[in-house]
Amino acid sequence: MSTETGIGVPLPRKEDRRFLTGKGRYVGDMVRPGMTWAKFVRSPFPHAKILAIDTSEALAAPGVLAVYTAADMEGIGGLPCGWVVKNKDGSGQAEPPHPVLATGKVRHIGDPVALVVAETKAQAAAAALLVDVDYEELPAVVDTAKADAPGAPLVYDDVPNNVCFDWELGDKAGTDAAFEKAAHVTTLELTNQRLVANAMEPRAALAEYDENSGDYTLYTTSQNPHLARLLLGAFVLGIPEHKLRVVAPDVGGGFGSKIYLYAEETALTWASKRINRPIKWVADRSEAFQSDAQGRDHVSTIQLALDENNRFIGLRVSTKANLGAYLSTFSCAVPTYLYGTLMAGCYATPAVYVEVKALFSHTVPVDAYRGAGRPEATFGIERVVDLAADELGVDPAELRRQNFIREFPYQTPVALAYDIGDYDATLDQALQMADYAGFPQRRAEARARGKLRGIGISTYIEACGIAPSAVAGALGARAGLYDSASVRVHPTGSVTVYTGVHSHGQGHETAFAQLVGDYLGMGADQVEVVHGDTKEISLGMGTYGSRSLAVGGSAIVTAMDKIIAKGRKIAAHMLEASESDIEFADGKFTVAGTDRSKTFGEVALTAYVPHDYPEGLEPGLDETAFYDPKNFTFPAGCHIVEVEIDPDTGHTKVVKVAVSDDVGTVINPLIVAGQIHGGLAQGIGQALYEQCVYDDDSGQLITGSFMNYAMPHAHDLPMFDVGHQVTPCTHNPIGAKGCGEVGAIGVPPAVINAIVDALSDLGVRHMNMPATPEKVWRAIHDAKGGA
Ligand code: MCN
Repeated sequence: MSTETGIGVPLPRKEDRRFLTGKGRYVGDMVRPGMTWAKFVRSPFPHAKILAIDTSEALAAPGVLAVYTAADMEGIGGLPCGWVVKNKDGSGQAEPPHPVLATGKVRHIGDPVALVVAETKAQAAAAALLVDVDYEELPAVVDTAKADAPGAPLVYDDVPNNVCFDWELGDKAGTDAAFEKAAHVTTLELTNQRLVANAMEPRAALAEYDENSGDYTLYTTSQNPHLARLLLGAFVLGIPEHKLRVVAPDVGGGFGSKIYLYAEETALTWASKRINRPIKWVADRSEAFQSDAQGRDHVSTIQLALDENNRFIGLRVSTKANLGAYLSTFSCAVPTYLYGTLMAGCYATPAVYVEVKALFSHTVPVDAYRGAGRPEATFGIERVVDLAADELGVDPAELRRQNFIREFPYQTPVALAYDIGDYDATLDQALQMADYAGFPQRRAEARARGKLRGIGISTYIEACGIAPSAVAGALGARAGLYDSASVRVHPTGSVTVYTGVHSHGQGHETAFAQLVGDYLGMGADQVEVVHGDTKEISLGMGTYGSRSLAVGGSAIVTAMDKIIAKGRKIAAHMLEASESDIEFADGKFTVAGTDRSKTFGEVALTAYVPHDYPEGLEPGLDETAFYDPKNFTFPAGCHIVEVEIDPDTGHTKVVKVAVSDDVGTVINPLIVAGQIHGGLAQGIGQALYEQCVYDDDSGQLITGSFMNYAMPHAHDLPMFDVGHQVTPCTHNPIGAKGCGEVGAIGVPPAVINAIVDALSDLGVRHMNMPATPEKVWRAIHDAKGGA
């Protein structure tokens, strides 16, 4: 093992050099010979009939090459949904078509209606304004709580009450029985507001067609290039996979919003053959607000039943989830298998029942956004537990501790089986880091200054790396959830690794190089990591659900095991020893109990110069592996937030964030800390600032830009205090769990718990996110009798 760059070393990210010096290779930077530009004409209405589209003026505009509408795309399949679920009665969910360009009707603000292709970006934009769409406006519904109300405008005429599915999980009768014998029941109604992912780089695509070979190439800002190829080729455009190359080069963040197959890249790929020239599209920020899949948007009632000793005996959850106007690729998985299954939290509640009604509305489609279902679940559980502690007059830390799961593996009542964890360890560490014991003094000191201080705890659990494929398939996934890796050892012993996961800010090029270097006994600088190109990598399932290390990394380890096994054969031959006597450690193949050894490099060279070589063994040292995990991994931890509220303005200042996370074995602590910091910033953003708002009457998108969608800034946040505990994952070869989402999942309820704690003397019992100054001020004002 290389101690300077191996597992556990906080190595600075090698990719940062190009990112920080403006040398990244983004789709937006690419220029192809003969390249043209695309602009989409989008619906200004949330719901309208398309009576006619007149493209003649646009077609006559300078530089315009083509204007396409749905009529031109007849016969082209709609965008498929990658996960479908069953209703309570076992019937299938509604699965209305998702046309590439709006057909007959528009169903949300920003729904693409026409595609204009011109010589320059400016010409395309100018011509798009000349496309004359005759709309007949129709009433719209945007509010989750109202989408299934009798008489609500329908998104699809054949989907009654806008109900896409009505799903359940858990034991209803057993949970009802638990509630009947409960000594105390806490009930909470809450929302998980809609969010916009807002990756730094807006989506972009560049498609080209080669008429000589019949090959298509799509450069796109995807977290998941192989899935894009599969869906685009096999399900929408009918292009065989070997004729379609999808490249996701450097991508400036995604946070979930770039997992999916979108209309824009589909339309561009299709049109590139029609005009026989490359076409490029780069979304501007307001376009992203109208066309990137959005996140969250749940309305829930959560009930916790406790016995006379404050033990949790039942949890009942009823949720309405807004799916928006169309089914985005993984939309149906988010409020079901990534939400309901997490509802046990880290508590040994014996009976849990979850029902979710998923509703269509005239809004931008909703899909996974950092955490995807798990922040919604965590907010529900961690709020209701805090409220119960308040109602019962017990310490919220102790109520949690009293109900923790302590025996593993633990089968929850909602399908998941946790393999390992130590929730006491993370709670203890976070309490100590936050100086929980000293809080009453700080509260008194703040009060003397006229400020309201509160402290809030969240002991979250999440599930990363959805698995195994067979189970996911049985639950509705239309794809496998394994991943692949090829480890190519070069004749001089350096290594190129091809991974099926995609890095768009997570630092895989560094962390995976550390992992490989550590296993093979070389420096991380001897290892190059390649990702994001379907032509180079055999197959991959991309990056989401914090799966890359646990699943993609495990595929790399599996391929390295094959390399080492073959290396052992070669070394045995070279050392004239029996294969079973060869040990591999620290980059050397050694005859056990002797000092006779061959280095990894010597073995690699022999594999490629096989003059004196084991009989019957293939030359070369290049192995591919597919890894299908046996289970999810279950990161967990405790996040504690301290806030100070100015009662005159309602402004909440986050004064301290102390977190203790268990993400299993850590490859690169610097990257993990960065991932946790980023997640915390987004989680605090959800708790205090961010909200995507549609006007209830007009259905218009009110928060259509950064002018009115508040993102957290660095100066809004304190320095984060990040601690770790490690219980290695029991079923993957690295022992790693995911870390990419823990911040966004764990922290929002800690912030709200802290705010409610600060205001509890005034009788405030709950506050929905975001806790804006206005909302906090009103709560204080109302509590004082509105005087
Ligand atoms: N890692 C580690 N040790 C561990 C766990 C992870 O060293 N025990 C390292 C990994 O090697 C990897 C990084 O931490 O370099 C994150 O790994 P992992 O938790 O496996 O998550 P993924 O790489 O699969 O990233 C996905 C996750 C998700 S789901 C969202 S959303 C998200 C996130 O990562 N989006 C991001 N972090 C993001 N960071 C940036 N900059 N941009 C985004 O869009």
